Amino acid sequence: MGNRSVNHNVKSDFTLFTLSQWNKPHREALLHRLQTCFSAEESRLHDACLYPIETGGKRIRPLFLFAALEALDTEVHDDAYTAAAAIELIHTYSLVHDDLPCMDNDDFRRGKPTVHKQYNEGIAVLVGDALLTKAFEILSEVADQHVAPLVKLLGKSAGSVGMIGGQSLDIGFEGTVNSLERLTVLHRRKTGALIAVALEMAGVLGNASPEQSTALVEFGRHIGLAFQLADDVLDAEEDAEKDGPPSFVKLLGEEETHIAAQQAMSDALAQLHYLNRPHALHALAEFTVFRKH
Ligand code: GRG
Repeated sequence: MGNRSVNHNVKSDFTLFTLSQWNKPHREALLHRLQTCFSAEESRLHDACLYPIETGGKRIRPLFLFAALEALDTEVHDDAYTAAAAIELIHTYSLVHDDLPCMDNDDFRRGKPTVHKQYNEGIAVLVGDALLTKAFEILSEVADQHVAPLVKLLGKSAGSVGMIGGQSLDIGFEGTVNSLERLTVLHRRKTGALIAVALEMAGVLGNASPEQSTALVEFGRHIGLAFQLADDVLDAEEDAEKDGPPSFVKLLGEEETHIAAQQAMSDALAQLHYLNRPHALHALAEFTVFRKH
């Protein structure tokens, strides 16, 4: 990869912020919230539901929600952990179903056997279904005035005009995806929507002003795309076969895709101007583009 990079405006006080220290207590509290989703009754199904939750992952969507609340100068309270857990449950279900033989047919995820390999295909379908329905069950527990807007936002971003719509494009159900324009639509839906909604849900929970709401929505849109561009660079080798899925690297090449990821990150960072305490958001945006996994 070449040295060409986009000149984004990194303010000096952002360099003092340490993402790994900031995210540890949030990750622990989130895991606890996720575990309580399946602890009311002991069953083999609940053990199977906890399996993909406890194998970890970056938790990037919840972390964006917490960071956005902090940017609004709002405490990360119980409802924030519930909303973040709902998003992570949807993300986890999408991975469980995506790994199935009828989709990507993957045997391993995060270094461990996928759910259908650890249990069986039927159980993997049920685990995905249980995680998806649990997401909306717990979201109904947040403060009354926030339930309806949050349910609507999460449903839309996870559904047929969001993540599922993107997956439908990805498996070719809407025809071939062979242009940059269509590939961008695909990824804004498949991956971008669930990242963007974390920012938008934080705006609701943090009672953002109209200007702050718009800034969070725009930040989410740009960083959602940046995430996928960076992902395509990380997966470039794996996705190299001609008959494999469409990717930004196939259309633009590796270097241009990395530059596009940095440009999308810069566009996201430009929105931070409207927020009071954006240090964690800034650090997460950089992690999104420069991560190694
Ligand atoms: C419902 C079958 C079905 C699919 C929905 C999101 C999705 C569409 C499928 C997931 C497959 C996939 C690998 C998409 C590419 C980008 C992506 C979402 C990567 C995984 O997200 P990370 O990197 O995962 O946040 P971790 O492991 O960190 O949680």
